[in-house]
Amino acid sequence: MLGQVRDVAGRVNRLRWAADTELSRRLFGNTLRLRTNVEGVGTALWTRQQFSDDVDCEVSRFYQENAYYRPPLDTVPKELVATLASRFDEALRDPSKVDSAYTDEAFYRQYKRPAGERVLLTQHLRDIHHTLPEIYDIFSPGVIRLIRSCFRSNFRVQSIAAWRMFAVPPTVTTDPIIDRWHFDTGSTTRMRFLIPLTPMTRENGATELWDKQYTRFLVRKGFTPVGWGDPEGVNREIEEQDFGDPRRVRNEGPAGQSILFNPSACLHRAGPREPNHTRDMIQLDIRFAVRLQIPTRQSPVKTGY
Ligand SMILES: O=C(O)CCC(=O)C(=O)O
Repeated sequence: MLGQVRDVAGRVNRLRWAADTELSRRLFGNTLRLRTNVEGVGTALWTRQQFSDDVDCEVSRFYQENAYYRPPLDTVPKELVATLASRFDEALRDPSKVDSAYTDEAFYRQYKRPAGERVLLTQHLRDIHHTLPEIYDIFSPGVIRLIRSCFRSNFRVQSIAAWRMFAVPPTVTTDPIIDRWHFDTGSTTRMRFLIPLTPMTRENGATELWDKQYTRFLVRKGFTPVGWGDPEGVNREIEEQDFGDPRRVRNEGPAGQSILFNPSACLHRAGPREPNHTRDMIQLDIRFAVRLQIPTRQSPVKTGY
């Protein structure tokens, strides 16, 4: 009896979930929860209403239309990028400062691999505030204006992350989730500001995304990002179709060529790395806010995603 009730409850939940996703697909062009989308629109409207500062209209228009923007190379000065890159490299050599994918079993068991094989896939800095305090120097007046122009609102920084990604060896037969086309879920009031510390090429897996309009098109055609444990290849057919103008962006360029994007509006992924290629990345998680809140060495933010 109890089993039957559970069965029915499970089916009802799945139906509700499917209806919810279907509405998000049609109305918002993503597969996040409907409630998350509605809350996001409300927050954006509210914070924009409180904001009256001057913005760069070109940047603003581009970001509103496409949900991404590639600023000029020197937006984060190259001396700062070089300092961050060498400090990051130094920190990765100290095991106490790093989480490695193979030491995090919960994360690592998602990968299908021969029993007992230990492969290094990613390394993440543990406490960026202490290992990479120069990170706060990123927030120059130019960068603050850039982010405000994209949002047309004030912002706060929710968290900071830094990672190195390695090539996935052929013995690992599941793509890491970050290598698959995906949305970042949980909130639509978020921007990713990615600053590569190594040159970005096709070989070392430059970040790839589809702009907002093309993402909507794909999602309305049925594209569904896969999650942990989902079967692979469910979207292969749709991924491989030629839709004419793919509007696919690959953020190739020298170290420091940053990109800002809305990860709930643009399907995105880390490009696959070829054997022996690695790449280092800094990620700022930025959110709409009524009041501008810039982290500093005295008022840090957490390391996280
Ligand atoms: O490292 C990258 O290039 C992509 C990062 C990513 O997929 C994410 O922020 O969700």
